[in-house]
Amino acid sequence: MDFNGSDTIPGPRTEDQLPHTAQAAVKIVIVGGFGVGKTTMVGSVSEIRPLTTEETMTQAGIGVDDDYGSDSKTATTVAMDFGRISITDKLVLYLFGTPGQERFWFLWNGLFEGALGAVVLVDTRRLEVSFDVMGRLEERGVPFVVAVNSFPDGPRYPVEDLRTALDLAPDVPIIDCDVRRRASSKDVLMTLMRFLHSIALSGPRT
Ligand SMILES: Nc1nc2c(ncn2[C@@H]2O[C@H](COP(=O)(O)OP(=O)(O)OP(=O)(O)O)[C@@H](O)[C@H]2O)c(=O)[nH]1
Ligand SMILES: [Mg+2]
Repeated sequence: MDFNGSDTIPGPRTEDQLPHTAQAAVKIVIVGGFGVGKTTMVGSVSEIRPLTTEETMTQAGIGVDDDYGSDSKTATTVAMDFGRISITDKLVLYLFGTPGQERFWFLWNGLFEGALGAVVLVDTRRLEVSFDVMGRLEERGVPFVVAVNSFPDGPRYPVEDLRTALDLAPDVPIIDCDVRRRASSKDVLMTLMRFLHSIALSGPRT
């Protein structure tokens, strides 16, 4: 399979089998507040046709979410997104995107089970919605990286200001991304894998 960083979002494949060389499969969760780009990320990076559970936003969603300010967003994830990417010919990541709306969060416990790591997607227009997400990961001991999905009207902050605002430990990676681009989404996952590797080498965190 082609993972040379091409930005082309792959279309549906007829052949969805794992590479026969695959030796390790790792579960990764993609979390973040409502509308931050989780489904877009799983869709841009997945080598199989992603499974999504999006529903058209209902009256209930509109009431909850009308400060979002995106005309293009008409659907929201109600259960999960699922995709797969081969990082090398031996290592395969299974990606699980969570729902962003609080009323679906009861599903989260199951989604976190067995996760080796997480990507927390952040929208700088609504930093506060990320606190709860990161708190839940910390409670469950799931290591995470923070990926800032840049929207055109989102304020830009220096990384260290973001670290302070989000109250992140010095070792937690923070990177910019554009989840619509496959190479950018893949970079985020590579950063997470490097982080997980460094944690594994340095022993359990306190
Ligand atoms: N400008 C811009 N728009 C984006 C970007 N990423 C996603 N979008 C748009 O923003 C909207 C939200 O994306 P989703 O992927 O549905 O977000 P989500 O986090 O899965 O949303 P929920 O499942 O409802 O929580 C969509 O309309 C995307 O097209 C981005 O990087 N830049
Ligand atoms: Mg979604």
